[in-house]
Amino acid sequence: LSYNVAIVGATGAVGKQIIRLLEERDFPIQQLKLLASKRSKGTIVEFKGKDLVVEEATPESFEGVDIALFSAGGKTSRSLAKIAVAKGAIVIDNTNAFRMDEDVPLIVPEVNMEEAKNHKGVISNPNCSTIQMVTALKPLYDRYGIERIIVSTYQAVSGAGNQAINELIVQTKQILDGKEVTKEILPVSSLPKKHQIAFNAIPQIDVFEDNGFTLEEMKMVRETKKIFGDPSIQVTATCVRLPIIYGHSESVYVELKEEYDLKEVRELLMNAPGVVVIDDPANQEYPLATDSAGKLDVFVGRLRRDLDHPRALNMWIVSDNLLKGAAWNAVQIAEHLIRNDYNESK
Ligand code: A2P
Ligand code: 11C
Repeated sequence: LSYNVAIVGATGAVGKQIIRLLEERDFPIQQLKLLASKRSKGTIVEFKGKDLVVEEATPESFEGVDIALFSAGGKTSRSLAKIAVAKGAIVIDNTNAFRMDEDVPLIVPEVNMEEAKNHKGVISNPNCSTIQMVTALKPLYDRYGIERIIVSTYQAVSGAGNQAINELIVQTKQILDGKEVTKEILPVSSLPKKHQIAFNAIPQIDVFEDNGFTLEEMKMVRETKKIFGDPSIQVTATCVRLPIIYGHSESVYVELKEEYDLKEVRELLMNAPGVVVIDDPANQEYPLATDSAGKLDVFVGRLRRDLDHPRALNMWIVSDNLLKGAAWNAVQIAEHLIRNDYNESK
């Protein structure tokens, strides 16, 4: 069996990774449609040795499509995803558009894959910083329960797309060349005020909500509760953008519900799917964003007991935000759908 697959946002930072993964993993594709905005119409992209032409995404694009992977921003998903579903496609949506909708499963395969079977046509991929955190916390949640999470993130610019990657490179060069710095995209492309990202740390990812947290921080709060199916988990997040191209890092303080043994925690993490433990302080071994780039796993290290709280653990969690944080999580869901009856509940 092979499938008609569409990638919406095929020219974007995440879309390009989806194309690469479908190729590498030999996903059973009958026809691959690469869709983007009008600007990219006619762009040629190589897939399995053939030249494919990028088309403009329109309602008509989804005729005959079985699986549509959306990574073209929330606005595009809101205008086209339901149309794709009406035409018979299953949509795996990488944007924030439907994540908190009650009838939309929010899936991290290592955590709650079984919930995908309740889909009504749309399955949401969580935010990158949430995905890597819940993947690492899943074995601890199952064994001890989680009372509280305090997380601070150190996020790469690729999370904000191709233009943000370019902005970091241009600004870095401008500063090294002693030129004036141009600021056009970060921290939030849709807001008027801009800040320099090169050689900086910006404590704002996405817009602010009325409670003083940013939308990125609130995504970590809301999505974590939904993915674990446990609104009692307390989460507080501070999300920071750093001049890094690939790989989000996170400092996570987690209060478990039961007392734990650090050796057992290490073993649970070592045996957890999608998780790799790198934790050897004596040899200065711990996860690094640079090492995570291009890899599919979530890397965990700096495991240590809290000095005061008997049920609290500190850890450092790193993953490639474009892969496990976006493209790979989406392709994992698609692979699961085709391994099972992919139309199960539609
Ligand atoms: P395009 O390259 O034509 O602008 P990134 O996250 O790297 O910024 O990429 C965003 C992706 O979303 C790109 O592929 C972009 O296409 C696509 N995109 C942006 N706006 C639209 C739109 N209105 N319709 C379809 N695709 C869009
Ligand atoms: C970032 N986490 O790093 C954001 C990007 O909701 O999927 C992902 C936005 C999202 O900028």
